[in-house]
Amino acid sequence: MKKREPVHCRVVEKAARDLLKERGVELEDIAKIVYDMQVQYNDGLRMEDCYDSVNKVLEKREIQHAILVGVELDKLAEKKLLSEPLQSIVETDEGLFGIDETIALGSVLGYGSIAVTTFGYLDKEKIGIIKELDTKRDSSIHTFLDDLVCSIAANASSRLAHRLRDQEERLREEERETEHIS
Ligand SMILES: [Ca+2]
Repeated sequence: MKKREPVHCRVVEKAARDLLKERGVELEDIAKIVYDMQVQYNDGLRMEDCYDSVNKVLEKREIQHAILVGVELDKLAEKKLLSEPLQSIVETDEGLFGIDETIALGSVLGYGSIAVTTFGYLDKEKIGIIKELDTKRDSSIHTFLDDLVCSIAANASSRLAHRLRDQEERLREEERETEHIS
């Protein structure tokens, strides 16, 4: 058998982005959550910084793969194509299931402790689009998607927090240098 070429990363990234859109999640929705989480630490924060950060997170393979797996399971559950008892568990978003969180949390770990705590907070408080996904009353199933959105928002928040710290430290260093010169 001929060895198959690995799937190009651009194909995976596009598929992940398309899936979010298809399932009703716009990047602006996630950026809004990031803004709400970070503005208290950074009054100069702009919506476009949050949007850019979300975009950067979606370039990461871990999150793309998590989206592909999670949303696929949501979609299969909607079509009633999973085997029992998994079908019922995913369909009812059973509280003790936890694999939806585990998959999403897996892609948070690379972003450090701020991402992990933010994920925990968002998973509990469910703000913005996360709440909308969680409370949808039609036949759509978003058991995995709500956690994936938590993960993207948490990672984007952590990126911003670290970048802010880097900027502050750079400024402080520059100040120290100018003091030294004058
Ligand atoms: Ca869930």
